[in-house]
Amino acid sequence: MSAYVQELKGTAQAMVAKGKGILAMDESNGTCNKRFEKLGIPATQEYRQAYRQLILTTPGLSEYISGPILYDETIRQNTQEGVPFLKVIADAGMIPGIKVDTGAKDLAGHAGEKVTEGLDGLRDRIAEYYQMGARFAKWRAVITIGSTIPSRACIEANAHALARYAALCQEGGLVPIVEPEVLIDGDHTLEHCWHVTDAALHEVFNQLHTQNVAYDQMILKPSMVIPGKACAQQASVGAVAEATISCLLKNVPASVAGIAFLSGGQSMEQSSAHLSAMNSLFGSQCPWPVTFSYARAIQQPALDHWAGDASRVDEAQKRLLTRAQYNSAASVGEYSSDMEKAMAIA
Ligand code: 5MM
Repeated sequence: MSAYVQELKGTAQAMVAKGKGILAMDESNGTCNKRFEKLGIPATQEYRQAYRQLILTTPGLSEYISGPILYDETIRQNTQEGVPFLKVIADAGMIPGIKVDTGAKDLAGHAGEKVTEGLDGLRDRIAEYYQMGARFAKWRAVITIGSTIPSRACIEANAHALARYAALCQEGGLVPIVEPEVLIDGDHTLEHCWHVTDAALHEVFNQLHTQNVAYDQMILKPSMVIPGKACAQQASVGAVAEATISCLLKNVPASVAGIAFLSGGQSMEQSSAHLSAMNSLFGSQCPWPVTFSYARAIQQPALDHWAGDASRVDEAQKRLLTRAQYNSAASVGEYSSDMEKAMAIA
């Protein structure tokens, strides 16, 4: 049993406290640079620092966000005034988290499939991050749907790595966010996504059990059960909510501390509407809090508006806060698309 049991339980509960979600801002430099390049923002350390400062100093952010997930570069950075980002986060009453995987790489012998790496040296990296002040971590596995994939090899290898990572985190005092992402890319149906998500979650919890991971000291970050982006038959908000919750209820033990969804390339409005429907229609059946851990679905309007221009920071922060607020409402089943109209008018 981890020496940190009580602390881990408390952290996990605080991460999914009522009305709060987790802000994913753990884009690796490669991903962050790609998003910057689309907007003509220089892909430099200086601009990445400025953007992360914009996010973390947003007034009122902690009302809706329990904690941000940082990247290794970001956790070591300061504001332009010299205040460590970790102090900014702590002073705002938020909990700092850190991405500890080193990325999804090609799975040998399985064309088109990935396995996430990062277990080598992980115990030492966790110790360093804990000592710096981080209290939770994140590891993302990627599962692609195609006509003949995912393979058992992909599902098992990724689930095994997630479980090894989660056990190491709990040993070292970090709450693991376990993120098996079934990608939205492709023309698969809602039903096909349900079956793949079912298989993936089943194997993840099999491996977590084998590795002695304590469910009440972890957060699951799943993708929603949704048709592929290129599927001719898209699904209603209610159908996505029902399929997703039924798959979670089948596979996720009641003692898991919380569910915090990724947005996965859905539109901002879809991400909020689906989360809200899950809570308003099925919240009473769920044994765990169901909230968000979005990146793009919270950050995008702020990034688009800022576009690297220091004079636009205040307005960009307002846009970030608005999305955080809408998703907070969704986490208690109270988001409505009318909120979007109000924002458009303002
Ligand atoms: C699936 O991506 C995670 C959630 O983001 P979205 O809500 O935008 O889907 C996100 O935390 C992701 O893991 C990070 O952005 C890091 O990505 P890379 O690929 O740079 O490690």
